[in-house]
Amino acid sequence: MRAIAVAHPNVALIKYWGKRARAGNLPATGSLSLVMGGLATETRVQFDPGRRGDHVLLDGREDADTSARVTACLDQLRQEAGVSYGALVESHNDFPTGAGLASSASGFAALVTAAAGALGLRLAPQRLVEIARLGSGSAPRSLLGGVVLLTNRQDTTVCEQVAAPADWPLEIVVAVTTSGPKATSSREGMAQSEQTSPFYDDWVTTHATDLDAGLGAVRAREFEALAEIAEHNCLKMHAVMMTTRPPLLYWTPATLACLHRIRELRSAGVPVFFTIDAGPQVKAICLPGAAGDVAAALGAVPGVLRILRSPLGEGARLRGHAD
Ligand code: 2P0
Repeated sequence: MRAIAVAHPNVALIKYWGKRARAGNLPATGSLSLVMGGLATETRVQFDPGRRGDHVLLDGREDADTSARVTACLDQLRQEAGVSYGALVESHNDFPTGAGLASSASGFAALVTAAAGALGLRLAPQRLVEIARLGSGSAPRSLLGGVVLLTNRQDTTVCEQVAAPADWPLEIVVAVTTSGPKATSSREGMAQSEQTSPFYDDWVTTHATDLDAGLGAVRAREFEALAEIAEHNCLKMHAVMMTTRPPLLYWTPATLACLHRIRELRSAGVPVFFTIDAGPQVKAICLPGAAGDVAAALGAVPGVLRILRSPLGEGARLRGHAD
């Protein structure tokens, strides 16, 4: 009754910020993302008939909020399997956790994949999407690989792969500007934005247009068009964050310096654009061949601590049973 799964974090080009319902953790909008195959979470789940409750270790440490969300996902899977055993969950990231690098997305995609494997469940992919979403609204996007579209349906969300990694081999260069976890979780931050940002309603009502434009650009492999809409959508989300009360100001001086550097590079003909999530790291999306120059340029920006490079990656999968 144990299994190990691997999943990669994802970076949204057209983003998710806000919920239409807390019950079921339903996002207010769809989103479009790239799976970052160069960064990974590995999660081991072991159910034990003698264990009461779940014990969750994230990089060796316990965290009450994460544990509660893990149990919410595992409860669904236990119900599917008709068992009530507690589980030992051990999850490791090979990249900074809780710092705007989508560790919860890869973590919950790996969790539900490992737990379903440990319980011998053969669930429909849509059921796994719904269970992963309870842990993190962005986690369903890490169940699939390449470029992934998440859209709202009446009372649920669905995910589909728009392009496999080989279809459009984009590369992601991450400029890490801080290494500590962020002060406000995405979940708390979204709730505050919904209630206090004067721009939140406009963010939601203009989102479908951005999503259509982003999707059209990916399908047509139009990098310039994707760059324009992705940067716009990112800055619009950060405008909502910054106008939240109290403000969600995730950027450092190095974050802003990286944005300017990326805009200079694109003006000079380098195919690259930026996006930033709920943290200070900058993700530079590059056409094949441009990532080396972009990594060198961002590595030279004062305040950049580390550069990570990633190709597109595959969806969550079992690594094989632990014994
Ligand atoms: C995204 N983010 O689309 C956006 C951009 C952060 C900024 O999805 O409350 O950690 O657990 O559903 O999944 C972060 O959201 O939040 C996120 P919950 P989650 O990638």
